[in-house]
Amino acid sequence: MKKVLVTGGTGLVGKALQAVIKNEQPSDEEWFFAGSKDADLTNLAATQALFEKVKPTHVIHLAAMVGGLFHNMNNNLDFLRNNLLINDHVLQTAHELGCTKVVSCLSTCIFPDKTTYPIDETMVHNGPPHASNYGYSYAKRLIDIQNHAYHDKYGHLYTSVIPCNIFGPHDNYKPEVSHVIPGMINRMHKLRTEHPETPESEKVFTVYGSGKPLRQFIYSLDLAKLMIWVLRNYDSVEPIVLSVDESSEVTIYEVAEAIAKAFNFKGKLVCDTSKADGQHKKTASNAKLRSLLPDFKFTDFQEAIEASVLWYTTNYDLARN
Ligand code: NAP
Ligand code: GFB
Repeated sequence: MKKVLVTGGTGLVGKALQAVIKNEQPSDEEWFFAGSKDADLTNLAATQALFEKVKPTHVIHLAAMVGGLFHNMNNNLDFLRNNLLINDHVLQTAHELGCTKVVSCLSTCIFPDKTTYPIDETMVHNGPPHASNYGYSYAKRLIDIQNHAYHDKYGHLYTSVIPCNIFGPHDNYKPEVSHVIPGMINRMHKLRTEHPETPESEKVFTVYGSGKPLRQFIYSLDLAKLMIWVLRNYDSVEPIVLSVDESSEVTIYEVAEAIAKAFNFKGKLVCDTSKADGQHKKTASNAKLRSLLPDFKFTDFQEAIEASVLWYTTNYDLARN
């Protein structure tokens, strides 16, 4: 019987894992989804108490200080320190408890800023990350270094996945910390519901930045299925990119159009170039994933956006606004 502890189990990706596992009902696995209320993982004693309580054989390590471009730009030191503490406490406690396997989470935004494209798993440490999120990036890169160190010394199977930008139900919609998709969903919902006396055709939605940056987006439920596959079947210490195809890359403006379509928004979209664009692109190759799982089908982007908008509008009071 596998006992799987999911740290960060109450967030965007954690909730997607909960949904997939609830649907699957695996008979040979017990899953425990922990949030910060179960243990503040920046505190070693709390981390040890959580592991003592759950006694996991396997860990999916999602817990992190996470945020969009603007949150990262203003808090690089906190992103660095909090994530270094969380990661070291989880990996060392998993070692002390003798966990069989730990799957941690990196991100395509941690790759070198000056690079050739497409980026792949071998390029993580080939140069400094984009200045906007160096704190988060170095903390995440160190997970890969720690995984190799535990493998070299103890032979542990500690590995990591590298998702592209993720979105879906149960995202973090707080404007000051959110990623682009939940941030736009929150703002468009507000624009549509406020001032009902103004005809919607006269309303203007602001796209922050030029709208020109390019991103790959993976639907959280697709990522959850892939992470469960990694937990069960991927036995290498080397990271693996979990991203949609390069051809699925979209501009930020196209994201705004997709969200406007999902809301049936009748107003105008205008770009505010006084706001930062962040990285222009971070195009990642999923060739390694495709070679191992050639038949995996990603959810259509517009379909996933519609499902995410519907979840938000029907669960507005539950959502992290
Ligand atoms: P999220 O929605 O912000 O959830 C973060 C999770 O971590 C929550 O369960 C949160 O608990 C927990 N957490 C935060 N600080 C903690 C602490 N000090 N102690 C214990 N738990 C703590 O994040 P997400 O988007 O699901 O991200 C999950 C993983 O994917 C992260 O490792 C992130 O770096 C990675 N990732 C995310 C994206 C993206 O676009 N979202 C892209 C690439 C990689 P509470 O619910 O109690 O706050
Ligand atoms: O998801 P996001 O905040 O982060 O996307 P990154 C930022 C891009 O979307 C910028 C534009 O070009 C923004 O100008 N944008 C437009 C908006 N409207 C909005 C909005 O309402 N909110 C936000 N947030 N952006 C992050 C990294 O980079 O990627 C993190 O900083 C993290 O570390 C994440 O790993 C996955 O994709 O630029």
